[in-house]
Amino acid sequence: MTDNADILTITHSASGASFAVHKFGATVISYKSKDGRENLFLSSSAKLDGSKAIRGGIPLVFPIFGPPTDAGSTMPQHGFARQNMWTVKDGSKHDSDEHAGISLSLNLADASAGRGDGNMWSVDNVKKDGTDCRLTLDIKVDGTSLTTILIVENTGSDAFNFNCLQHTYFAVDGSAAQDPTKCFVHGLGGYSCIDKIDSANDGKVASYDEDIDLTPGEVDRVYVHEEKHSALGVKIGVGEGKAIKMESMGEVDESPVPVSCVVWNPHIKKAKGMGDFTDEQYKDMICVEPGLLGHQPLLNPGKEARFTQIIFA
Ligand code: TA6
Repeated sequence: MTDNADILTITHSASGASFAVHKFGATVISYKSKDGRENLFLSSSAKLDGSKAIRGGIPLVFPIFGPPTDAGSTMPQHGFARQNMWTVKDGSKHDSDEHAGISLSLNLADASAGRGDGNMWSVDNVKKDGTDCRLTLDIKVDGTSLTTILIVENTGSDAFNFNCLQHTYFAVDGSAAQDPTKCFVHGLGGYSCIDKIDSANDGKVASYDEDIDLTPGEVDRVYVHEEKHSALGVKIGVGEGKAIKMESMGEVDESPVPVSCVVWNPHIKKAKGMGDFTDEQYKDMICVEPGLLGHQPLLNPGKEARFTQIIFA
């Protein structure tokens, strides 16, 4: 069980901007820009007691995105990172004129939940005994942005592959998520789309002329990078006359890797089926989720991957 002591609020005194992070999953559950707006959506029914992944904010997805693909794996959907208590890195909490922030970390050895069957995960279906890793989330806020950097260190003796994603829930003002003039994603033109709901759209390349919106109802799409799109940069409409920019970049062993982008809204039916989400809240949010979901290189022993999301609000 967790309690309010597990929710840390960090304020950038120079600007008044702030964030709150729950040690459970190192889940950022609030980002208030200097104008006082809450930019992240947190379900009013979200579990904050450690009983399940937090429904809202920025849940961290690692080492798998989606359900496990290894036959017989018992790892939960989206992996174990968001299902365990992280630890604050000593001395990391700071508040300077430039920015305020804190860092949290999770060693695989301390991940008690969601590790899957026995080992951390297999690599190409081969169980690896020498697999080990440390996750660190560096979070900082200033007068214009919130930055979250997920660092994956291979602390074991075996290389491993992984997916990771920041499952960001953006708050939409005025329950306007389904209004295409107020809620949209601009900047995914040229990305190819894996559409989990509409087979007619599956495999199509997104137009440069049309923004993505939530008028189709339930939207669950992965926009896959093209080689030329190594970093992600999108503008997200989040209500009447309000738009947020989000940028994301990744590197594995210091080499840039392409960033994909998931767009998700559960709409009516799926909303009713989620116990930690009220029936109407699909109108108040849009998930726009940067992820390293491609076949990036294996992470070799002693090397690290860095995956950054910057929200400008
Ligand atoms: O956001 C993409 C997605 O994979 C959707 O398919 C939906 O399952 C969503 O994540 C939420 O997943 P969760 O495990 O947090 O309920």
